[in-house]
Amino acid sequence: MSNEKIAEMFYDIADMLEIEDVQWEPRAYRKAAMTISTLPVDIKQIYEQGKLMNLEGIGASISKSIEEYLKTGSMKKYTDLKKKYPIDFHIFRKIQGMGPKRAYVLYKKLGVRDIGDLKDALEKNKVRSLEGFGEKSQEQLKHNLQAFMKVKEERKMLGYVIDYFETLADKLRKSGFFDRVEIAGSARRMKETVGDLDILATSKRPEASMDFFTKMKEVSGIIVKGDTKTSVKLDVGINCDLRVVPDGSFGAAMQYFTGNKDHNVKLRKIAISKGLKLNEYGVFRGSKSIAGATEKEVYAVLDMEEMEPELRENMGEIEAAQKNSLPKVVGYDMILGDLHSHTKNSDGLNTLEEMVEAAAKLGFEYLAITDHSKGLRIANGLDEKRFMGLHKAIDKINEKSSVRVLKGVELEILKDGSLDLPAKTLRSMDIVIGALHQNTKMPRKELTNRVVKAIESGLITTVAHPTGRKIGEREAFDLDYQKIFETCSKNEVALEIDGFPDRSDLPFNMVKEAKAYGLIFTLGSDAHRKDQLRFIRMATAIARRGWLEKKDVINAMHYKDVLKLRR
Ligand code: DGT
Ligand code: CA
Ligand code: CA
Repeated sequence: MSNEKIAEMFYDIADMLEIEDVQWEPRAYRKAAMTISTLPVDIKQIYEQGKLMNLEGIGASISKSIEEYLKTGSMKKYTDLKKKYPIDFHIFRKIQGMGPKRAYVLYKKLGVRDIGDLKDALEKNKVRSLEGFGEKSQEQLKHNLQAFMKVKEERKMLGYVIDYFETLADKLRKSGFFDRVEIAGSARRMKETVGDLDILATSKRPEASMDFFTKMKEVSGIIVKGDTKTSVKLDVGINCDLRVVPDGSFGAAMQYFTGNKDHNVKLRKIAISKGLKLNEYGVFRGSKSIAGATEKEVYAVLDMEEMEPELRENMGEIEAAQKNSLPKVVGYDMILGDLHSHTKNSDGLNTLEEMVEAAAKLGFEYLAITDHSKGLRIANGLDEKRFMGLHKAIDKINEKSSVRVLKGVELEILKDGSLDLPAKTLRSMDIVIGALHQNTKMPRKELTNRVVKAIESGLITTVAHPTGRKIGEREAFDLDYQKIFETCSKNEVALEIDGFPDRSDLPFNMVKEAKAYGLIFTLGSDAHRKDQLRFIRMATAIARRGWLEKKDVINAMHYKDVLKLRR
């Protein structure tokens, strides 16, 4: 999507115009940037529909610039200004005290263009002598730069990199240099975001193996290289630690480096209480190793069942394992279909036929098409009539396709809690996912009542991405979640686990909470393109991390039973 790129260019233009002391315009560009960066759809689509000027803060001249960029890949206004101000505003915007005018002074007087130059100038104490700066503001800037560097270590959303991780691990396996290769760390726990990739391996030729690893095309830089541990930068913008461990310690190392840390700390305490010592090499009584080759034996000597990596978050799994009461979490292979997806009819990229074909390739038994309803104008939501047309097309596909297609909608819950489509239309659908997308900044009580009213309508089957959070972008809605869970439970309405990486919603800890209300869950990829159907796996991971069992998940049922549930 070009959204982010265009928004950043507009923010840059605003900064540069501010340096030039232009009135008003900077504000207009910032407003437009804000609108574009929060669009739920590709701006290109909106442009193609000729609807750019319907967007908030986008008038004739800004929409021309957008068009220019989409057509030519550049924007003259931006390029011209940038020639005068070759400054990395994008980064400086994130550092407190580095407004555009100050950035410009630093550029003109000291040649500071980017963060490296800034660091250099500060370290050499060149900033304090500049007019308008002084000792105090130099120290302040040093402090702010440091604070920025700390938060800069970005985490990646696992859904976007998991296939890449697995391919990388596979290449190591097939290289012939290693005997075993496994992913550990947060990626193995299927945490929604990961700080780095941890890989464990065994090898008879550690030195040659590490050479092979550091020369892989995915590796963009070496941080440390040794025979037992090598850390590199991967070209996707994340680090990778590869550890080569002794065969007999592989299980202990897997346990240790899978974590999480709190889980490990508690486990180690339990070992101590039994007169044992636990570390990444094994479990020891005195100096004698009593377990270490497999994870199972490590847990066993601590009197515990082995548990799924997804559960290892110190959320009660250790206590449950001690009592033999771990949940039998739903398996990835038990998920028979996807209950949330979009087509070109609303804001998706692919046709109904293409989505169904892709679902067939993935071996789905069924796929729910849940395009947006009319109230979400920006996503080209469908009205009753267009839904009728879509349903006819679905009926036709169902006559011949191996994949059963469910008729659904991601339905706007309107400002007053009423629903965006007539009851008759909704009753004709197999799945109705009620969703909040607009006007969500209401007082908690009002917003909660709005959702409660929708749940009590008897017309929705599921509440979509219940918290509305977007990782790194938007906080969860201010809702009384306990009330929502209670109401869902009473009205037999399901909660959705949306596996789209940015959403990952419900978050896993809340899944576990909600389960205690006796709720049932639907899983959805929220795919807007056929290749995104793979995100059903991420939804399943969240279900597992939230302790859900087969019976808690509608997608583990066959098509016929899913339909019955609706009634
Ligand atoms: P991440 O990378 O931030 O997404 O999260 P993790 O869990 O992969 O953490 P990472 O890469 O720092 O370390 C991998 C595992 O190593 C972690 O899950 C548990 C273990 N570990 C790391 N530091 C400690 C520690 O100080 N104590 C113990 N007991 N285990 C640790
Ligand atoms: Ca890690
Ligand atoms: Ca690590």
